[in-house]
Amino acid sequence: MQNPSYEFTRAITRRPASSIADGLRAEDMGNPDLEGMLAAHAAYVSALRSTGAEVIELPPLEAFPDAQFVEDTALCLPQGAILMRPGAPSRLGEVAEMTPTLRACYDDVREITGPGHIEGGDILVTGREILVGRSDRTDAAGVAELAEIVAEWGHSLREVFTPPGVLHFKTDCSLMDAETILATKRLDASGCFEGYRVLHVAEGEEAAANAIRFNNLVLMAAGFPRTAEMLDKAGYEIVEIDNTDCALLDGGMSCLSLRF
Ligand code: CIR
Repeated sequence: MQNPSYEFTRAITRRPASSIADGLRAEDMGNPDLEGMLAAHAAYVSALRSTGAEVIELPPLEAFPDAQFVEDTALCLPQGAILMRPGAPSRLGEVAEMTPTLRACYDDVREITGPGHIEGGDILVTGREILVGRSDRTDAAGVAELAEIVAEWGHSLREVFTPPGVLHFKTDCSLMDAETILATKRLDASGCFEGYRVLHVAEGEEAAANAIRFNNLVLMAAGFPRTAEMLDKAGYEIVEIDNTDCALLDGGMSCLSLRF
């Protein structure tokens, strides 16, 4: 049987726009290069497609320089999709741009109407529950509104906390299989993964924690050899994607797609 936490038939991505230099970042380490980002994006899409999944590639949105990070706009579950309400004001309008595509894919599309905020990057769906990390982008009211919707669909939701200074909950963790989580030691130390098998990224390779399990593959950012070796030894099939340009905007593997 299909495991909905990591087995998917479809994904949605959006090509980066030439306005990416205006994208949000916590610390300015220079502007990303559009050509480099497009090349990495193409490699990412082709890795998703290589698993047999259909990838819906949406066109760039010049007015929204962070719009390639589609994950933040919605939560896709087997029962339906939920439109998020980003905590970053410049990203609120991305949700309306994603809505028609989700309505075409799902019969049941709900939305977080507010006043709270919540971004998809703070949500980790495991084999048994939905973990949502409160962060600078996701507040208690946003989590509560989501909890009501997913309860109707039979999911249990647990509120946890994103470490201070970390953009999203999933900046520091990813699902490897229904019961296994890849995480930084700093996030695991909070105790939020009790009962799961937790694999730690190597010391100094914290940015490797934002990976995705997509069907038979684990897509991870290139340049983290000790974490890649650990995952390989643990039996995962790794594909490394150049994340140099997305990393300048605090983005990584999970942010670049909606998977369902
Ligand atoms: C932002 O700050 O919103 C974007 N520059 C990066 C969003 C990354 N999204 C994610 O981790 N889900």
